[in-house]
Amino acid sequence: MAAADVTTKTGERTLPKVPLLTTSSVERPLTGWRAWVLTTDHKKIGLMYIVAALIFFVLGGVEALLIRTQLGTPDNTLLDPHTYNSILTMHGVTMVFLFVIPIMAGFGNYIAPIQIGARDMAFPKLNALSFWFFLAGGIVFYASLFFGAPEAGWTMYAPLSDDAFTPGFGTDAFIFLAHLTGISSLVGSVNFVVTIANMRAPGMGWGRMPIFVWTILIYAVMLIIALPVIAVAVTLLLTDRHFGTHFFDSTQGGDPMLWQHLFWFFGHPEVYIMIIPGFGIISEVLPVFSRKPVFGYKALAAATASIAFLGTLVWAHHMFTTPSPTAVLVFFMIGSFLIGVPTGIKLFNWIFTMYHGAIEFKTPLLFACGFLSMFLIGGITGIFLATFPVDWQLHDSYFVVAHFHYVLVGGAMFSITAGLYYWFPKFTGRMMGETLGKWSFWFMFIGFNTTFLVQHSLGLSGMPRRIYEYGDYGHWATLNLISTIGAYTLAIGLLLSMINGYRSLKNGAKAGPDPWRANTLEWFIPSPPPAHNFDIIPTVRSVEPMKDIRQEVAARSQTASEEPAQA
Ligand code: HEM
Ligand SMILES: [Cu+2]
Repeated sequence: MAAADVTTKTGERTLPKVPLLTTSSVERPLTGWRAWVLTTDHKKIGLMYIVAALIFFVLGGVEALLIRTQLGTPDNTLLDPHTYNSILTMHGVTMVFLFVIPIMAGFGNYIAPIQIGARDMAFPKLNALSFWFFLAGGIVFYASLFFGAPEAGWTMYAPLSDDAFTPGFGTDAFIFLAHLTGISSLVGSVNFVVTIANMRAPGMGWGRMPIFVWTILIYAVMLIIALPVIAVAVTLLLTDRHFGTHFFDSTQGGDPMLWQHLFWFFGHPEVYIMIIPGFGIISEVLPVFSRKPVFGYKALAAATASIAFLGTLVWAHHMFTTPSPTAVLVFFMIGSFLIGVPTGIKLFNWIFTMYHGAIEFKTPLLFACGFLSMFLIGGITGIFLATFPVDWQLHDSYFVVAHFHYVLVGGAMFSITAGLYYWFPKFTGRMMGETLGKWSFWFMFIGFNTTFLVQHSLGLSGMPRRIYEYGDYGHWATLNLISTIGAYTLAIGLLLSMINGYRSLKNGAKAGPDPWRANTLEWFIPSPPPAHNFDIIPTVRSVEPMKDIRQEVAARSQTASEEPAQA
């Protein structure tokens, strides 16, 4: 008899009262590669997202090192212009579509259902499908390396991305990547929204959901809003390239500005989609290693939601140098400034979470502090660029490259590393090495700042982005060499963390269910968790259910020890 229906004593067929306990949640024990390829378990799917995204990160990182090696000295001939343009485009697209967005889906997949007390995502099979669409997108995109990689930059501006200027498979590979990863994220986002709205443990109202879960919910909603727009844009680009339409061709009545509006209506929310789950990871790590509850829980959740809302209204700050009316420029400038308010609230909430805390400088906290300081710098230079008269000077210069790497590497990547060190014990049952972790942090922190801090002054002195070589102008050679040395130092730091992960998988100290004495439900179950997650789903009474459970257990054992031993 299928698990789904039960026949009552009166012979009536009804659905069982235990919701969500579907066959896919408690998997038939598959073994070997089948246990992964055929899985619908959110934990396995989460790990597959994380591992695949890290592999793409290594590819994007190698591309970054090639870029920096080419730019390390003036008049370098290591890469010819076409190869440079391709590597640059592959780097940007890989890091955004195949590293940051999918790895956040990986964290969300593994952690969010457990943090809300669920046994799986609402649609396990759809969840598996999302992963395979993402992977297919990545494979199609990298297949372009064999058929002519794209060269138009990650923004694919028309008419450069038109067939007339960049013929061949490259740009089409980007179009298919956008569609396949788009479907993956869209289906995945619907899954997150339904799971978070319907599958929370008893007692976990919206006001008791972990901040990380809030950020995954907002990440999903923003994807649902932004993705259809890029899907339309790349479809119009596909028909312009192959079916004789002229949507973006100004010589035939089309308008290249249409591409920019469509791309950035997606592209700007995209940058918040990349960073907001990172906010969630930081909001989990800081309270645990400060031994204090997060400061201003409600303000933190509300600030994240308002950043997401405002983030959909500022896209044209990427187009300040296009022929737009001043009123439009002013509107988008003020909108961009406004985002600084909720972002500031978050920064202060994080700082006050640590203030007077019993700080334990474990590796996850070090990376969280790295995030805080670097994201602050990225945010401030963002305000500079949001001021359109200033942007008129700095648009498309290395100041812009420095700015978004402070947000995407200093921000997103440091928060991702904090999350990997924080949840590695839950994923594997083992602890990551602290000494190697700290060495990795300092190589990454110093390497990162050496790479990108100097790029601000390169931009201020007029160095444009996307140039494959430059003459020996003034201090450009020195600063570029410093930047390249920084990039290799950063790479060493990343390598140390990968070695740490590999070694800890085998020889790390046993973690146990709650190695950090943390606050949320993922630390209530074993490390790694069983297929069905919870034997019993606890009733939640606050934003720190794990702390409540620990206190209750302590109180019970206290009373038990005080009760006179029964004869
Ligand atoms: C890990 C170390 C990294 C290094 C050393 C690095 C270096 C660079 C450099 C030098 C450029 C500019 C090249 C030019 O304009 O000619 C660039 C472009 C870019 N990077 Fe990175 N990057 C790194 C990581 C990342 C990450 C983690 C992300 C995103 C999440 C990212 C996203 C981008 C994007 C979107 C571009 C623009 C590509 C374009 O102009 O089409 N990078 N990177
Ligand atoms: Cu923007």
